Amino acid sequence: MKLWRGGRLATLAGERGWGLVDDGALLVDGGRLLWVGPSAELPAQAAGAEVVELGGALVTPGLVDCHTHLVYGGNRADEFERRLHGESYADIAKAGGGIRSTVAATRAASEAELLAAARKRALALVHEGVTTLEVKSGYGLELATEARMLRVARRLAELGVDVRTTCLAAHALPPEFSAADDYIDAVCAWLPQLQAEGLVDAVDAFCEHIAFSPAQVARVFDTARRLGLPVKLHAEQLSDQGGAALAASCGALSCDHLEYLSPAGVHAMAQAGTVAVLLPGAFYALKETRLPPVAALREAGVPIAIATDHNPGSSPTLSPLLMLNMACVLFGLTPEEALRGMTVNGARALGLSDRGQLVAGQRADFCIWDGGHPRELAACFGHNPLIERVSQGVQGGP
Ligand code: DI6
Ligand code: FE
Repeated sequence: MKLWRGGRLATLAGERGWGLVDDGALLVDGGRLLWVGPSAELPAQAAGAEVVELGGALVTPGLVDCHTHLVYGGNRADEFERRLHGESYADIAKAGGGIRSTVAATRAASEAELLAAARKRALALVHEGVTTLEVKSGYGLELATEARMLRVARRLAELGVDVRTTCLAAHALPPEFSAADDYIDAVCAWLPQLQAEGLVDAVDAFCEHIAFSPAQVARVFDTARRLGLPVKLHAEQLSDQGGAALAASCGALSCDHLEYLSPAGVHAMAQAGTVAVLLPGAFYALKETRLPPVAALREAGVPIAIATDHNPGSSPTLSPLLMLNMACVLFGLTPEEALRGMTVNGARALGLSDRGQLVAGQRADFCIWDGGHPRELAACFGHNPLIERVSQGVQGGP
């Protein structure tokens, strides 16, 4: 048993508020929080626990980055320059660049090469406090490379971060297919094979005019449902395709991006309890001007999550803390909404209810920060105040 005491806890307990506990303590046993509260009210069972003094430091739940494309070959800094000269993300994609250029580099990379590159990226996230990390496939677009990406993603758990893998084979049309419907047939045939290898926690797709139609996405989701796999969707990023309403009608865990989400989409997500994952890094990097409908999401009671969307094209960031700041400055979230978005609501977007708040019974995943108030995490940018990350009760992670 281990006891952390004398810290300022931002527990995020309940539906709103920081849940601040000044001079708070966390009692941990077996990787779980056994008790959380004021140091002065410690239960008798804390006697004999190994003690860590927090010295007044700030403690929050561990960060959950619920949307990343962390495993890939190459980089796309050339496209950054092209966009600076006026080409759009969609134009570059249509001209054979974009996702397809990363597909070529990923197919050419060995498993060891992919792992070495992904490890460095994951370490950057971990060093800013990430304790749960979602990683998508989607740069293979052929069975062997999709499987290789997902295997590499799973191996990132060696870094002491809990990894969830999502199959995003329906990300773009690979060059060897000319008809999107034929490719969707192939994706539906791969899903049971990838699942049988134990590589898939959820299924995602890109619903967009440069990717797949709602009808094609519906076929992928139908296969996922038959396999008992939860679904999520890249929806309404560049245009309103009605993808969010479709995903919500399938009980999706989350719809992600959502700049072009319609009122009908908001309503459908609220009805289904689907999480809205907002991705300020992609909004910023693509110089998007259309904002996600934050006020409508709030009013409808749709939970909002924030993630890095780390990928080599539209969001090459490795800073979850910067995303907290951007969620506030660009999208108008409050610092509390932003932190909830990268903790409890990020977990919810992955179907996980055992983390994201500092309350008894949850996983002992937390971050110790050099700071006095949790709003400081969102107010600063380009600065990392992390002192220590605890994953399942282990300092630095297991
Ligand atoms: N939307 C995104 O922002 C990422 N995927 C997607 O469907 C970007 C992927 C890329 O540009 O490589
Ligand atoms: Fe994405």
